[in-house]
Amino acid sequence: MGKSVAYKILENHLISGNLVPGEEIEISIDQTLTQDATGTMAYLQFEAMGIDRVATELSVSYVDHNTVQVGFENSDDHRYLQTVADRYGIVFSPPGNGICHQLHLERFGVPGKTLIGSDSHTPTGGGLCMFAMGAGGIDVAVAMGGGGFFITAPRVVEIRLEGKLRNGVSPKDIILEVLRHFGTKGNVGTVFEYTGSGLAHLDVPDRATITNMGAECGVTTSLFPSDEKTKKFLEAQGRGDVWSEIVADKDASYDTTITIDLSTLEPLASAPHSPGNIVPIAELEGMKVDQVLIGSCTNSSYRDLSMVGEILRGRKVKSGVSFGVAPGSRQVLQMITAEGYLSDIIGAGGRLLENACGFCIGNHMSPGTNAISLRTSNRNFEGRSGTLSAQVYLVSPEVAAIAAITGVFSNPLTAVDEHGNSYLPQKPTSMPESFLLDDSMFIQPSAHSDVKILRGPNIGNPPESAPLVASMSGVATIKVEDNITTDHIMPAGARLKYRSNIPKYAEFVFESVDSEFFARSSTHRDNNLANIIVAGESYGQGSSREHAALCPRYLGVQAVVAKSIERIHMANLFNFGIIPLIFKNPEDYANIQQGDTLEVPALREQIAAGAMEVTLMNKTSGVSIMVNTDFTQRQRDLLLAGGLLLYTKQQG
Ligand code: MIC
Ligand code: SF4
Repeated sequence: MGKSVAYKILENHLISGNLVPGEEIEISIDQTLTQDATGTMAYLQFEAMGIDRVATELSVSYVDHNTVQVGFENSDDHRYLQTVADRYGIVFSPPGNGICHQLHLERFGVPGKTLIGSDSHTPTGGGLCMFAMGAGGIDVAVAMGGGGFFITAPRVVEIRLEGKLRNGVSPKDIILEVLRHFGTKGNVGTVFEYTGSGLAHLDVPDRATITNMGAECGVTTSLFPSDEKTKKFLEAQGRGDVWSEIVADKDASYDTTITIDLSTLEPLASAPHSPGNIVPIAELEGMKVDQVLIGSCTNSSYRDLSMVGEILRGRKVKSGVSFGVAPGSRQVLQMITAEGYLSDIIGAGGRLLENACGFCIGNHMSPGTNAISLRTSNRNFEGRSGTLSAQVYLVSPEVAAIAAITGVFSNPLTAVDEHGNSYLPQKPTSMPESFLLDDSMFIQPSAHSDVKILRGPNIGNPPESAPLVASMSGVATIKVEDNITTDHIMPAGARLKYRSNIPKYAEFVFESVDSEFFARSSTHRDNNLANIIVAGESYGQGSSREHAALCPRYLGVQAVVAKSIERIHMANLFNFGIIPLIFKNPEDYANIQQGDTLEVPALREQIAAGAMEVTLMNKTSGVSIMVNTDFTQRQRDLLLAGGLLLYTKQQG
């Protein structure tokens, strides 16, 4: 039987386990990336492991999230990251260079290689045929030390793209269509593999928009083959030598196949407050918009911004609309400057934003109260923009640019200006034959190891964890609904600068959901009671931030009892010694109320003995609830040890 691209790459990297969907496998990691907001913890944990130098083919540390330097904290983090990279053999990308995923694609990605990154949008690299995954910072630290990475061997879903997009319909609309089909939950343990005649019309940056937002479906990664388009991109980036052809066998087997006819796709949007809430633009037409922001690792490539420049040329942004553009990288910024597109954007009344994550993570540009904001980014979770009452829609660069001019949602396929002309250029812009190459801002690491690592006062060591308790006895400190994201658990935006200071950052756990959580959980912890989180479906979707496990752990959270938990967050829970307990019968969710006293007697003994389920006793209501503990041996060892750091230390 023929092989998919996914299984070809996995086979080449298999360390242990059987390549059978559903089984846990360990694979070797060729490249790693970190970004600053998760990076400081990743490197503090790497340091704690006592390894002398990174063992990967390439590790890169990017600064793109916390670039707003209000106060000393972020600058100190940057300095720490730069010196630690220098010391351990890691390439450093300072603020001003661009967004990690865009830069990695441009300058470092190699088809057929494995990549893990401490950021959930690392699958962007799948556009270049890398098996690229988001992971917790500590998993990245282990991989930098030469350790393997554990995943569930995936089921592979084939997404056949046939035909060609119409002018005005964008690669963003392809992934929004995929989201419409698959939704944001229930795709754990899956890889999306793209095939079909439509690939001939999609360049690597287009493909990267699609693989980037596959993260919103919760898949392990998304993959395009390495073909002539891949070769063309790498050559244009001056890196043709790293290309090799990697395509699926003709008789490759897939779990399921869906086909999307690109020629019939229409412009779409993710409506508030989930990327999976898909609505055709045609249904939103005429609705007033207050803010339009173009950028983020999803849509900030040269193709995207040159398209925006074409649309805005000679036109003006509607008065009263706040319009900003954040290029994805310095390469993109330099090129749109050289070719005049930047002047089109500024001439129309756009604000040039830093080539960084910026608005996407709520770092700035928060919309006004109840404002309607159109963004080309990938997440519109409630409050992520920094404004709880704002309504954020995710759209393509074409839709965004036209809405900036008209001041209302407009359909690129039909909208015309005052002269009756379409807003679109005659032909969609395309990838250039060669990109502008200038790597001068990357800092290569020193060859020697006597580099002094500089730490500021905001940088604290990761807190000590503790081995699994003999019996768990505690309180259902909070009960939350379905689809709780890591943005709900650990807010970013204004709180981002505390990423390196766990005691301080922990004060904001569940801030937007329940502002009393910190006080209640601290009291329980100080009285030796376990804090237990009760949740619905798809708990922990979104970001890879391990702070969503680390900070609760610091507050004495010992277990999450949920209907289901997303992949990266699940791994982070194990890594920090929090036991994930899945309801055997989802209806039992109704049998726990916030404040109930919960107990699992002899928990440690049962986990050590390999129990596949345990009884959670609700002492308040007198109900016994069965929860699954069908963990692998490795996951049990992590829990017993109290998390990955303690486990790694035990292993010597
Ligand atoms: C995000 O898009 O949510 C982030 C910020 O990039 C996160 C990482 C983080 O929380 O630092 C992600 O996607 O993993
Ligand atoms: Fe940055 Fe936004 Fe991409 Fe996350 S999703 S890496 S915050 S641009």
